This record gives sequence, C-alpha cells and structure tokens, in this order.
Amino acid sequence: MPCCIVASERIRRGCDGGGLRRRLQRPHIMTKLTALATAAVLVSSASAHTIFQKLYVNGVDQGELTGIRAPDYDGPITDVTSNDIICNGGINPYHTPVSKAVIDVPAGASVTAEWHHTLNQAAGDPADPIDASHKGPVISYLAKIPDATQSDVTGLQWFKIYEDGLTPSDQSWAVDRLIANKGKVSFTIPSCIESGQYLLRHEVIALHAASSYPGAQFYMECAQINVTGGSGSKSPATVSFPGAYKGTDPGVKINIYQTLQNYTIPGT
Ligand SMILES: [Cu+2]
Repeated sequence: MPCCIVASERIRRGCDGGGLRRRLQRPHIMTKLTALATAAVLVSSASAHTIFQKLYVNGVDQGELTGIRAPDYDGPITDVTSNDIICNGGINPYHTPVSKAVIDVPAGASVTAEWHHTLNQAAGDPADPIDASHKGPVISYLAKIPDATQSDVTGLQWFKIYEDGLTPSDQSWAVDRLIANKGKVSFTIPSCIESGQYLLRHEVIALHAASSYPGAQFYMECAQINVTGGSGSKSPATVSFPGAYKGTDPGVKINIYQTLQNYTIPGT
C-alpha cells in the first residue's frame, strides 16, 4: 500500500440555489417531483452544510475545536480561485479565539475527523452530520508549515493523503459513508513523511448543485498537527491552494443525477 497516496483533480462552492431553493424549502418535497426536475430541486437544502470540528488520534478524542480552525457558519466555499479554499475562515470567519493547540500525531497513526452540521450540534438534527443530498467525495491533504498556529496559510504545498469518492457498483458516495459513520472519517497519517508541523486540510465536496460552475460546494477546515517519528523517506508530489482545483475539472463540474461509470476526485 502506498505510503503517500496521490489521486485526481478539482472543485467549487456554496449552497444557495436561488429561486428554486426559495420555493422548495425541504428536501422531502423532492420525492413528489419528476426525475427531470430532481437535479435542480436538490439545490434546495440551503442551510444543510457541515463543519469538521474534532480530531481523534488513534481513537483518542482531542476535544471539540481543539487544534482546528473552524468557522462559526457552516456554509461552503464555491470559488476555487479564492484563498478561502485553503483553510476556510474568509467569507466564513473563524470561531474565536482560534485554537492555539497543536495536536501531536505519530507518523503512521490513524486519525479520525468528525463532522457535524453545525458547531454546538443540537441532538436530533436530521441534517447532522450533513444533509443526505450533499453527495460527493471526502479528501485529506497535508502541508508542511513552519508553525501550525501561524495565521498565514498561503503558499503552502499540499499533498493528498486520503480520498474517497464514488463506488460505481452501488453509486454510493464518500458522503454516504460519512453519514453512516455519524460524521466520522478515518485515515492514516503516512509514516514516510518527515516529522514536524503540518496543517491537515480535510474536505467534503458536495456535488448536488455541481452541474454548472460555480455550483459544487467545498467544505474544509484545517487541523494543526505535529507529526512525530516520521521517516522522511518520501517527499510526496504537491499541489497549491488555490490552484489544485479548476471550475472545469470533471470532479467539480458534474451532473451526479445519472448513473456514473466513474468519478474523478479533484486534486491530483
Ligand atoms: Cu449545504
């Protein structure tokens, strides 16, 4: 199994679907509509967004918002050229104070990211951890950084360590699996990278409105981690944010309301 996985390509932003959304406030209304109208209607779920807000290291809960830069508002980024696509926090200002914690993570450890619809998640929310309409991939990247708590996140070089997209055989998406796991996504921090401070950029891309660009919705938060015991034997190929995704990428501009033979996850 590869030490540092590499994968595919692209993206985009928001949940607001305009007039249709305003007319069709609830996803269940969709069941009454024709297949033809379904794609447009799924633009509804206007406020059913999500936030990555907790990290576990080898199963140990690091605490709510500990070491994670998370906004108060759960809305998406839709402009792949914006610096907001790096670690959020621009049009969706961070919850303050931003955590100064840096989470120690042994190289090779299993980490689990936990998503919820909102901060201070209320029980019984049918859109928690994310509305089921928000189908799409889940992706994780790392970038080496001098100080994981520094505010400047521009110019970093990111490499992909995890991705889950579409399972063609049953047309299930990473987001379906995230929901089944109550918002939790587990993946491995590679053993081959060098030790030191990193940002972990963990992302959901919701494709329910992605037939045109902008349309895909990018949800991401960055966790501040300190990798220990890394072998440093590999220097993975990297991408930049913004830059890694384009509005024309096949995984960003896509009509998911059809049987898909495959799906190209953005961000090679
Ligand atoms: Cu949403």
